[in-house]
Amino acid sequence: HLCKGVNGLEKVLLRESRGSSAEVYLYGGHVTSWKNDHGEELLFLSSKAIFKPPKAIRGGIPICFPQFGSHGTLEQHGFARNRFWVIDNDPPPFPTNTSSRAFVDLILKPSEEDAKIWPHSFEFRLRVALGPGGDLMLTSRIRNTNPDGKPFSFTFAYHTYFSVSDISEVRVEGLETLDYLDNLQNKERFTEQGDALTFESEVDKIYLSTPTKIAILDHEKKRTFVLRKDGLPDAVVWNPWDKKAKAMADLADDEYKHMLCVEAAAVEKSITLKPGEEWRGRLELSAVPSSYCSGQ
Ligand code: TA6
Repeated sequence: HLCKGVNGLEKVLLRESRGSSAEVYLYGGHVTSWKNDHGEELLFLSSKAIFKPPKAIRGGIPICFPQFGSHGTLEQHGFARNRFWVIDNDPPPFPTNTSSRAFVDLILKPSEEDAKIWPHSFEFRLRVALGPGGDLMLTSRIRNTNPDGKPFSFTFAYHTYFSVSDISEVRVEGLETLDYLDNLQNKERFTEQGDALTFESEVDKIYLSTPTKIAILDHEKKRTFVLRKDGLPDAVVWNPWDKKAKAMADLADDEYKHMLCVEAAAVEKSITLKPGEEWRGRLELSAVPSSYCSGQ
């Protein structure tokens, strides 16, 4: 149901029968909380997040559209996360019937102002749902509604911040041996080495043509996040580490230790839609107990 969140910004609370829950702010269509049925918060939200437009909320799952990154005319990561979405009470039917009962449909359409910076018409429908086992499912459907027959291209990411006990005891599996663009080295292309990713310094890499499934193992919590994606070939891995964290007003200095961004994305190749065409990008997150011990 709809209620007032931080600074009076409206948010929707989702609760699933076994007790898992999620929160989505209409501002940004931004998921800021996903809790398991023990009430444990699974997403990272900065203690200094600024809930004040036009600043994007630091943490949770920012939606990067119509651009991932900071090239070109648009601001960093586009503008979908900086706009007010509205609840869509009558969405077109979802082919894949989400078995969950706990879901909300939001919609974003561009304003006149938006059309000045990105001259296209679109309908962006976002469904946020809690699955029966407490999984969090996000489905984005983006349709080109240009009246002038013009196609448009975009890049996209679910910029997900996972809550982790200690970044230096986290491993990521599923990205080994893949090529990536290193944002810290002029987006040059490299190949990842052969075993799970571990973290001991700033990382900002765009992995290309990644598998559907990526696992994030938290040693201390004995918990594995499983990220499943569809329509999103790339995966961005980011942690600002200490220096960059200090320079961010909306992140406490030591909070980088308790977050890791693994972002289902379409970055290397932009997505092009002709008028009337619709793209769908799905993300499914689950958190399962894991017997991972470091060095495994
Ligand atoms: O997640 C990758 C990235 O592009 C990083 O380069 C960093 O800028 C991060 O996004 C956060 O961007 P934001 O605009 O949310 O501060």
